[in-house]
Amino acid sequence: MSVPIEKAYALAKEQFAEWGVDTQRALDQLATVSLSLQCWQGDDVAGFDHDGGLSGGILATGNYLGRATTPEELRQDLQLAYRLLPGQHRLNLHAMYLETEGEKVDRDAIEPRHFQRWMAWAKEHGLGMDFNPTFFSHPRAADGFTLAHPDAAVRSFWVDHGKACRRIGEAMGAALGSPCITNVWIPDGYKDVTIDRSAPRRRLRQSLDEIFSDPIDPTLQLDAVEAKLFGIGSESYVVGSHEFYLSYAVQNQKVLCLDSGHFHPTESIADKISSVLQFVDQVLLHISRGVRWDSDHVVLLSDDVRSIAEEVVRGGFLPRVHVGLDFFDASINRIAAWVIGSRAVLQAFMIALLEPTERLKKIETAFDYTSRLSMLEGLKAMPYGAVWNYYCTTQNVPVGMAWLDEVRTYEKQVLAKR
Ligand code: RNT
Ligand code: ZN
Repeated sequence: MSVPIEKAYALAKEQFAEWGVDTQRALDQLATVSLSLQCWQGDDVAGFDHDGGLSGGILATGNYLGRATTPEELRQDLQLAYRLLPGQHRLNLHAMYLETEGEKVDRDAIEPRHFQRWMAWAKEHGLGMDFNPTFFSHPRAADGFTLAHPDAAVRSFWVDHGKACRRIGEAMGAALGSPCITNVWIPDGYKDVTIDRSAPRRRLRQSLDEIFSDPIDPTLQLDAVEAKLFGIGSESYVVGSHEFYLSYAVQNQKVLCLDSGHFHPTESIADKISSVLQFVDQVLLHISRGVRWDSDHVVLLSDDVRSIAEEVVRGGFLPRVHVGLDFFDASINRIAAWVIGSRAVLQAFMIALLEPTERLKKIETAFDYTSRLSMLEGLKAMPYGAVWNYYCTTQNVPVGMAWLDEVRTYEKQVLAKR
């Protein structure tokens, strides 16, 4: 380890000790924070099972060189991203990233074998996997409705897709020895003034009940449901709203997925965590960054992300909260996007873990708000960078901006030739 990094860390360690914080303990906990990296950042949510564009009211903008166009390219790109991140992480895969050896397999007929290569690759790299049925970018989703479609035949197609995906999740969990979270998000909704807000929700509830009716061992696979406020083309009404899925998850004990871009722009998911965890066992986060709307910009070390990490750590919720990322930016190097977003989230968790939380809680319970505010501001001047650089070094990943050099080299040698 370089002398300046070691020296800076030793000084930082002393400074944190003065606050009663054990930096090593914080870093040991940080090493257990596993991020589920969204495969779809690598190819602008294109997938491999269709030629048409992206539908479902989400949008990747930009045309940076080097988009992954095959599963091999996507794995190669992901591999570089993982190599630049401290810690052991996960892969979040969508159903449309299947591999069928040229055979046409529709979404209702997909099987674990179509994801065999992904599983083998994940195993080789020590990655857990999470999974998502793809209820968009498909002719049967062209009406903007899937599980809540008024036509029973369309609903049944998508119910079969959901069921198939849970079996695939189960296989992933078994193959990798870590439960796979299969997360249901559907785009269903209306662009404009809506007359019947109830019937589609009744249909969605029935479809979900059907999908989840096959019992699956929760040590292999867990079901999650993801709500949304609006999408492009579903500005006025989204069937799977927050109230809908919160109620569904509580009643059926499902994992609740909270996406930070899926609420009113000033509404933060941070404050929701300690509320919903009183009533559901586990939460899945989709950490994202909306700019003026649910734009899925690359996540940064913002106050918003910091408060999410603080809430998880302060509540002692690390074992019950799964941290997924959900952004897709095609205007910058896509691997850099993964690295920037992941490092930001890990830094947010590190800062939260370096907080003298017990001390602050005591002060709060004693109604000493003056000390609470003073200490929180005082902590902002602590040497987090020194601890972060030390952590990266101990985890054998590049320190400071050195990771970008590796991405640039890869861009020249690999991406520019695609
Ligand atoms: C869409 C949801 C959903 C998707 C992915 C691709 O608004 O956030 O999670 O981003 O399934
Ligand atoms: Zn999401």
